[in-house]
Amino acid sequence: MARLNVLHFPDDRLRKKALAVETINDEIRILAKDMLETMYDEGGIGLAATQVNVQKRVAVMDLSEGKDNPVVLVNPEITCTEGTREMQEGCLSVPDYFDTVERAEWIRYQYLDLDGDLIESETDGLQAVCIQHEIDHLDGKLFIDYLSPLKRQRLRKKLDKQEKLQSRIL
Ligand code: GNR
Ligand code: NI
Repeated sequence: MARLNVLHFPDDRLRKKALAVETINDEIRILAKDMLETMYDEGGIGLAATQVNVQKRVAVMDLSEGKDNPVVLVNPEITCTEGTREMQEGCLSVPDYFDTVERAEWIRYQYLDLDGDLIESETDGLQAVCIQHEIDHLDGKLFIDYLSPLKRQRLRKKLDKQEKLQSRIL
């Protein structure tokens, strides 16, 4: 098991588009295990391979209270949506920033599990938001891309300030 390094915005590698997994082999199983360990370690409810600099369509999540329900999604896709809703989001790749984003309220989705079986399901609430957030990562998209120009500008200023502070410390 290994804890992986999570890339932070504005790293260009977060913008790469992940490629579909052709075969589910040990490499993918080890990646999924390491991603779960990293997600639990960082206190997230989801993690996409793009965030750990792997360009493969793999995401993990666990929305259970006891953090005992790991789910691995290979080649996840949203096949149908209904409604919209706003929810507060955060991202392990954009530390210490939270903001509301409009997403589909209800989704039907499918993915391959680690046995290669096609799973089809539907969900809403935080799980629906999380799946949309993770698939966005696999397409090189971040939740802050949906913010208004003013909010993005504010976020940039905050990050610039942090960077300057950091370079004074180092
Ligand atoms: O831990 C996370 N919490 C979260 C909260 C609201 C909407 C989406 C998320 S996903 C995020 C972990 C993460 O960055 N996944 O890519
Ligand atoms: Ni994220």
